[in-house]
Amino acid sequence: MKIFKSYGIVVLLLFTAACKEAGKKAGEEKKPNIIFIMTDDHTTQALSAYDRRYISTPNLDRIADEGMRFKNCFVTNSICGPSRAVILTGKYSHINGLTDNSKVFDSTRVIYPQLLKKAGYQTAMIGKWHLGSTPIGFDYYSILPNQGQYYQPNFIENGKRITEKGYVTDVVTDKAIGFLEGRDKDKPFLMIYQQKAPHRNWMPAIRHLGMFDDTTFPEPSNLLDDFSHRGRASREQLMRISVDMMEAWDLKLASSQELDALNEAPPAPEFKDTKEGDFEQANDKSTDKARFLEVYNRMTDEEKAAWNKVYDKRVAEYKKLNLKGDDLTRWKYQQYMKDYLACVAAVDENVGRLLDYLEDTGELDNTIIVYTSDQGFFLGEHGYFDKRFMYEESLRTPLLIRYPPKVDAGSVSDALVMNLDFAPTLLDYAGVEVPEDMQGESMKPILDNAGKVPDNWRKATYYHYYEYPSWHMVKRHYGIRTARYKLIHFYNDIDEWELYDLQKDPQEMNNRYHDPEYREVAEQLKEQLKKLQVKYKDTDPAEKQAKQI
Ligand code: SGN
Ligand code: CA
Repeated sequence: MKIFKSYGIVVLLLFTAACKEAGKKAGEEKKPNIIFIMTDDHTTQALSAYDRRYISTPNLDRIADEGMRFKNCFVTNSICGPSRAVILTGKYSHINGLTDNSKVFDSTRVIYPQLLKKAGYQTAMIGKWHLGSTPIGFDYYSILPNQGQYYQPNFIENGKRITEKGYVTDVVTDKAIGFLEGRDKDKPFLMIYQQKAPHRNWMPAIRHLGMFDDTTFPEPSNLLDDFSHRGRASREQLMRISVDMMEAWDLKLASSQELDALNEAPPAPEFKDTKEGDFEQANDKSTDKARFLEVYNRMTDEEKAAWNKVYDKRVAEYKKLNLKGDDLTRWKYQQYMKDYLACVAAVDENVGRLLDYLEDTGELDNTIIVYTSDQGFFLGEHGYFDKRFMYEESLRTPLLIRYPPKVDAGSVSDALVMNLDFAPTLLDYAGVEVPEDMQGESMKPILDNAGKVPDNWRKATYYHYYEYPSWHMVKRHYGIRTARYKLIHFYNDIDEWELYDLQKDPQEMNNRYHDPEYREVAEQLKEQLKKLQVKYKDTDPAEKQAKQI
């Protein structure tokens, strides 16, 4: 009897051990690799999965076609550093501390890559970082200091300062593929791959120079917006194509002759390049050529020769046409689009290169691929370039996610999601517990369910922008966006509300805040907005200000 009993125990023990081993293996197999691709200032109007008017982006569209496209992904604060901090921490700017670009991110804060690293992931951060501090939580990093440069870019690579040859979008991709090649194949990986492009000052790769020379882009119908039915904040900014774009820096209206002469002349006035540059000089036209000369001189002689061929033609056309007023604005808009979109073309090609690499090495389908931007951007809507405002083109950011084991090919979601949700989503897929103090929601239920919006999903998103006074002078504001409406409160040196009915007025041309027909809607939205401020622990700055007086 005794013998039988011990035998039984041994069998049972062996069986349990085998089950555990099998379970562990199954669990391990499920840990997906993650590639988080983020570009800088790439707006949905310039991504053909969203909008076919301006450019075709077949490689980015592939992610959408083979995965999910989110139609309503909004940022919580439409500006670079803050958006990055929100994504990494899963917390709003007022909680993670990085309310504007002038601040330095406190890198001792918990960020999702650290949590993945703890859970056994190999982690890498490549490309634009723009948080001031040194990245923590990565096995490997190679970041562009500050805003980065388009040609012969500098990098800080695991603490070492180096300069690479080539065009930034290509170099960042080479580094990404290099990391994948040399990685520890026994571990799942998280690779954050972040491009500088298509950020200002929109310098295309040599191979893309002149690619849109024969194209005339359709103008947004509100290119010449006179702001008459909107608010004071929308008028009082410095981001108009017509008057705020720099001739040399933005429009490349400096001839090779002028640039050569400048290179021989005594040094031009210095443009102080602190973390964000010195914004007082932002609209100082006297430093324009000197600033451009600095980035122009990063090109090799061959690159300069190819560049000059294209842009000398532009300078000649500008002089010949001698346009004024609205005609000049229209012409500037065309030049802006040519350069911005040519930068997007290099992004698309390089994402294609990365996808091909993953396919060739058999890693494509077990990798979650996220494509997004740090915010949207104005491509001439309301006459603007840049972002910052809570208006649609700036608030909305592209979001494409490919992961065939869970996400249906070609699916589209209307869900109101935010960049606040990225960290919880990725942790959720990796089987890592989401810290309770993260403020976003995991989008996994949406992704796993063909984009359907669960009944208990949020009905509104909350926004808060702080960087003022600063570049482009967009006043501080906060607001709420529901599926149909948007209510914004501009505060600080102004106290104005704007209300838009996005169903009737998708271009946000008519502020309805003072329209009696919308009084009730405005009241309801205000209540909802208050609740969101409580939920996300944001003190109403206008109330705070009132108390201080
Ligand atoms: C730079 C740009 C601004 C831009 C900010 C923030 N000026 O300062 O136009 O708004 O970056 O952009 S530039 O003349 O130096 O190009 S962000 O993407 O980093 O938030
Ligand atoms: Ca940006």
